[in-house]
Amino acid sequence: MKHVKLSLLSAAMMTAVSAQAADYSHQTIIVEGSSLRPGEFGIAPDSSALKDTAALLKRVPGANINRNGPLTGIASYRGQFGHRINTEVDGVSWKEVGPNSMDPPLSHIPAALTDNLSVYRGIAPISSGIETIGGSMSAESRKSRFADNDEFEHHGLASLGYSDVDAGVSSSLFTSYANNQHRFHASLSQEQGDHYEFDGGAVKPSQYDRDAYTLGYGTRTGAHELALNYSNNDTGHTGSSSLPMDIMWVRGGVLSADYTLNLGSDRSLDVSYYYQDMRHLMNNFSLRSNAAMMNMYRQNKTSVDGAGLSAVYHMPISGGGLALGLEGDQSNHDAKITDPTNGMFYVDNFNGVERDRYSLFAEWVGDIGNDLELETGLRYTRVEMDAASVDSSMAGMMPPVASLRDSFNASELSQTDHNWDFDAILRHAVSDELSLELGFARKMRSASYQERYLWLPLESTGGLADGRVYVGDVNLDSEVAYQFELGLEYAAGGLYVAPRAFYHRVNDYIQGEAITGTGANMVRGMMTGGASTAVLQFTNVDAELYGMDVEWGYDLVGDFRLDGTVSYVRGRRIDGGSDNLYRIAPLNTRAQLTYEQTDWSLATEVEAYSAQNDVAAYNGEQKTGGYGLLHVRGEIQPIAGLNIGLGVENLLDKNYADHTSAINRAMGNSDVAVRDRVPAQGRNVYITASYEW
Ligand SMILES: [Cu+2]
Repeated sequence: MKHVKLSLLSAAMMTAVSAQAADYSHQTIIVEGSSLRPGEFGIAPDSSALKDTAALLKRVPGANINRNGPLTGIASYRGQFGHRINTEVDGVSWKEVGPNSMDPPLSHIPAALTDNLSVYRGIAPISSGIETIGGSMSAESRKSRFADNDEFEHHGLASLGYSDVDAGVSSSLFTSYANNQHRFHASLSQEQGDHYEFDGGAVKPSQYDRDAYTLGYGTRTGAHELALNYSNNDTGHTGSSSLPMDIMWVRGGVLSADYTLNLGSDRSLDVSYYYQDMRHLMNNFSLRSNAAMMNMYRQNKTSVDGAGLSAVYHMPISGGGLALGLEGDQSNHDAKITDPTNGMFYVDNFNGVERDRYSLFAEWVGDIGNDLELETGLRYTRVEMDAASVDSSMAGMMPPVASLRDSFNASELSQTDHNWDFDAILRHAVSDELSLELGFARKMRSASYQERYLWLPLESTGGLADGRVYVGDVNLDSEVAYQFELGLEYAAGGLYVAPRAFYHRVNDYIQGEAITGTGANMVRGMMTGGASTAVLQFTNVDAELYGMDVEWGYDLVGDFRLDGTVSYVRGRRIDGGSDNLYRIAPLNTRAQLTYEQTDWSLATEVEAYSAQNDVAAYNGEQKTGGYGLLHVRGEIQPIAGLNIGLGVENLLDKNYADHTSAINRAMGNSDVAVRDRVPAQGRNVYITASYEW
């Protein structure tokens, strides 16, 4: 797989920095699947105003974020998001502890400790993950690297950042100690911020507070290489105003071990293992006043235990490379809702839920003709899911709750899916300047545990944040997508342009559908005191998504460079009437002009989003207006190793709302009404400093 690194910093400065040490100081975005792109596609000089790695996604063509809070950025790619995208951190696909995705994978590692984020453009390779229906992306934390000889070297990076829009302060420290056989590293980060402001007030609650650390060791000898990594996250009071509750805490860690056996002549065996244990508490009364107004104090304590194992064997065959893989993971989820003012009250939100995946694949990439490359793969996945029986103290007083409980407990909770994925991608180099890609894939995804086991009408939907209550369906079929991809890449004389068009037909696409006249609606009525919108049930429907995204760049005269992206996607339901899919980013573009010198650079970035009028009717999604934003960023390296970044984001203090952010669910904020769209950040002046040794 060819890829080019896209640095947040200019090429000139990268060289300057890496010349003096191991270069731990800058994050990169890696867009996989490009072969012609000239290396130095700059984005903007570093901004640690980016709270989580997901924030980097806005710079990738076709990608976006569904933001439900400052630390809650859910990855979105070409209109698909959440569980439809395979998101890995340090090579493992570990699980969220929050049933509403308050801790999506890309938020686990703070931006300051992230080394790179990789996104596959177009069809995600079969080898890139177990369920890749909506794409595949992965983040890597900063790690130590082996040195050139047996003398130990000590390196490190310290960074500090301040953002004015939320009085946010972030700091991090990374140190490594390594020779050519052993490497050790440790890192520490701390982030804290207040409610962020916009022209018209502040979004409350949107404060955040997170401490994180990582520890790692690696060794290599002869044909063997072993790596151990542990990352721990301790998130404190953090708002998520688009969800019914806020984060009180998320605590826990992920341990991973990777072993590579190098067998020579392009043969190798990669084995990796991970174990995860996380706990989480959220509530609706500490950071917002919902409970005070409705006299309904609720908290939800949740946990996840997960583990995964994979073994992939690489070997050359028929003029190409073959990968054979055996992978699997298991996760257990529990969530219990209680009332701190009434010890009797409880709801088993999710009880003893299990989601286990066992998968095997084969993938071959090689030349099948002159300037013609084929990538093809086949994967079989068995998904086994189960849940224990549920109960609630409400069942005693509310017969419809008892009947929902009884019918859930009597249903076939143990479910098994057999999912088959296949892809074939042809890449043809027409000339030195032009290459062409044609791809087809069939991808499947099983229902998430929320889509299957949400038995009481609630908003625990994996972060949909549409303000609607849902119930699941244990009998959901797997989604099946047929994906067609056409890509062009042209690079000549300082110009680079790579447009891609796609069409995805998704059979049995899972989304909510209003149910009428059932016990679920009666329960909904009792819980909200009467009039309200209908309960939605996760249902298999048919959908299509199509669009195009472009990445382009141009080297201007002197030291100026211009580059940008354009992204467009349309998602529609195609059975039973016409409706649009939910939470699809409107047509958007971003362009950046950069001027760079050896030890400083300056960039102006323009971002424009059109209005989104193609909204989902089934859940009452609101339209949003278009907007344009202007950002200015600069960076200077006064002495070797020291980088100072200064910038202003949203320079004109535009008051706007991202379509992919959601509605406000927190009462008691005089600046944003409940069910209004959550406004985005106003003008933000930030300063960052980092020192590397
Ligand atoms: Cu939560």
